[in-house]
Amino acid sequence: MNNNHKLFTKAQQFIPGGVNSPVRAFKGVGGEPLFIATAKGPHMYDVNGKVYIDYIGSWGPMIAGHSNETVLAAVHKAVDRGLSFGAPAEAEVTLAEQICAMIPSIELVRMVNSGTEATMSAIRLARGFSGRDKVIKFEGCYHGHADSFLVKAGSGVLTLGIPGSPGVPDAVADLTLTVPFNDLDSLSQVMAEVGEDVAAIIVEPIAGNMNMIEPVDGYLQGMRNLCDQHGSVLIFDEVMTGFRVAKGGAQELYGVKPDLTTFGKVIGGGLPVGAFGGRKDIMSYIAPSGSVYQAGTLSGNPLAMAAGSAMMNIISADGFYDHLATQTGKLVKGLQVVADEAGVPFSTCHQGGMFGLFFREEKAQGFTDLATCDEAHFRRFFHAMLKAGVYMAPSAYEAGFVSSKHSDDIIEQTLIAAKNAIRV
Ligand code: KE4
Repeated sequence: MNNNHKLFTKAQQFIPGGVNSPVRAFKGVGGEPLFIATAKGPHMYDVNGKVYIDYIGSWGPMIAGHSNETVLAAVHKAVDRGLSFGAPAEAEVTLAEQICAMIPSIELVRMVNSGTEATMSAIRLARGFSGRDKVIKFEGCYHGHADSFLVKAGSGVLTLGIPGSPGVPDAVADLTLTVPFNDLDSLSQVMAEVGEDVAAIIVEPIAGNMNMIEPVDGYLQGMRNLCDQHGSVLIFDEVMTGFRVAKGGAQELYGVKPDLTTFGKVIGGGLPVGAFGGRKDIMSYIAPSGSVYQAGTLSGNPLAMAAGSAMMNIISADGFYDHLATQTGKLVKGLQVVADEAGVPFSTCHQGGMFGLFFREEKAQGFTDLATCDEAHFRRFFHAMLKAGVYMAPSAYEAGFVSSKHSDDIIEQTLIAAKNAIRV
């Protein structure tokens, strides 16, 4: 019997939906999720022993390939010294120093255990620092599952939030305003109305949770100017883009300096790590130096810090991002040629080791553009690629990720699979 089906059946007896995070359940593409047994470099191997070229990379962390020898060695070394102390250790200082050295806007940084914890804490900090309650986010941007972010755009120009999930109280949703991404006029209008009550604007500087959509020219700078004008904190959620699209993240790419930045994924090297950091005058409000409370039993865990620090050394090597961007470029340009030859409406987006694929002619600029993507074709493409041994993101609303171990041969194998898969 198929080991995968047996496992998924058993998993559903003990875990809601059989998975520990919804996107893994293949609801966006249909079929049963794959249970992975092991992974190495650009490959993952499922419990039936089938090998896949992996373009999810654990949703971002595996930028140097799975089971990277340097990261594993660092973790093995840390294991022998103890798993967790609940007291400060040198490894936390090492990773904090590396992050501050690589991201000029980060003067102080606090470690947490996930991207959600990072964004949730950053919002509380901005509210504590500013004494204001409202927060602005953008349609199609995801910042983890804290209540303040599970909000969708309401009706009317002020787009007052309405709960995006059961369990989010109206009173919380009312404090989150949602405006269209890449539309500076609508943001300016909302800030003109309520800017003096806005604690923070939080944005994915490159949106990676509505596929991949880049900011239009001047958009992020316009957001920076509005925050300066109204005294609101600008938070770049770089959980996905941080150390992924460039060594200095999206803020380096676009030359816009946020007040706070949130991180996750790459900085843990595959272990549970998130972080938030930025201006010293704001971060100093965080307990115990200030009165904004934030805490975590396993924050700064020594194994996670060892993995993260090893990863920071790997990505700091000369040429790492040039190579990564080159390989991603080969992939997306090759896929565009394959789609054009097949006469399939298709467009792509990419920066560094991150890419988006759209089954539509023009590049998407905002959430509403996704409605004109041929999602049914994407689903057929996804399953045909999976059958051919290529594991793409199981959702039309997710970005894809390339690692430094995706060689020319791996890209070529992917394009050969795509030639058939795109015609299904
Ligand atoms: P986590 O709590 O999942 O570590 O991070 C939340 C988060 C915050 N901000 C951004 C920009 C993010 O992309 C994420 C998480 N990303 C998703 C992938 N779209 C994680 C995958 C999942 O939910 O299983």
